[in-house]
Amino acid sequence: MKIFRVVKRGYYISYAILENNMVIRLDEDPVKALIRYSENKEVLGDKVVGLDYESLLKNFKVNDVRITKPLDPLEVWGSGISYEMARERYSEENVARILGKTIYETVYDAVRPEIFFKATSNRCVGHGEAIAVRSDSEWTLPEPELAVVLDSNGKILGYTIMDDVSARDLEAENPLYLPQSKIYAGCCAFGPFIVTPDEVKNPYNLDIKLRILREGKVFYEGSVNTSKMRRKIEEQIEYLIRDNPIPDGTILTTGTAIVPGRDKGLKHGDIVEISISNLGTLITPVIKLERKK
Ligand code: DO4
Ligand code: MG
Repeated sequence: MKIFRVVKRGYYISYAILENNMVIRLDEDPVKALIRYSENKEVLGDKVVGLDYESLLKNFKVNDVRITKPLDPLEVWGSGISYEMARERYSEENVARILGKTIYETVYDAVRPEIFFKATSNRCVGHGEAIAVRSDSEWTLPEPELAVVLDSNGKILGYTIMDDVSARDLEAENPLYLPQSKIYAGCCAFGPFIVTPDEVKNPYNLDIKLRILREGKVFYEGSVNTSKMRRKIEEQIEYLIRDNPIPDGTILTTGTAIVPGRDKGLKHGDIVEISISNLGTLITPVIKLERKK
């Protein structure tokens, strides 16, 4: 099952796409529907005929209906340095060190993973909605990642595409600035769907692709397969929920291995496209925030 959500005249409407492309209008909150489906493969709702969701995905808005993020997570968490590539994070910069190794090399080799608070729903956007570059950042990058939607016990209810947008200059300046690099308005995009585990047979064999488009041309592209993930999702979840209560519908994003570099920072007007096998394509325009006087 895939869940997506639209906004029509200010109201959210949730839909599920079942086998054979049958679309159901959900009678309940998408997180409750995911829990119900995980328990007995059922959803509550009525069959819908003629909803052209493919056209909504392509055009973002059709008449007075627009697609939006598939649920409203109370909490979004991130895990980092989970791919070997991320071990080199800022290797060209003057990075903080512990006993001779950079903090990124240290955490890559450590038993404990990096887990950080990323966002609340009001800081997240969905397919077709704008991610943001902070007003005080000159180097912000998308981080295309596989994310999991969890229940309060850490069970995986679904998978989605997430962009852990990060002000990399702030983080590079001082690791204590990580929360400011990671958490701000428009710092996170996810969707267009939540896809249930029965449709994602092997989360460790998914292609993640990133494209940044500038003035209609491909400005950057990169890809990785999740088979390269060194810090497994189960381990990330175990540390996330250790002594830390999470609400149903929490999202955990599992780290990036695609790093566009210093000269590829996002600019106002860019378009970021992230595709993951089985999960679809998440497309978001970029805006630069203006400092409020
Ligand atoms: O410590 C920095 C954040 C790491 C991260 O977001 C990632 O590896 O994806
Ligand atoms: Mg990340």
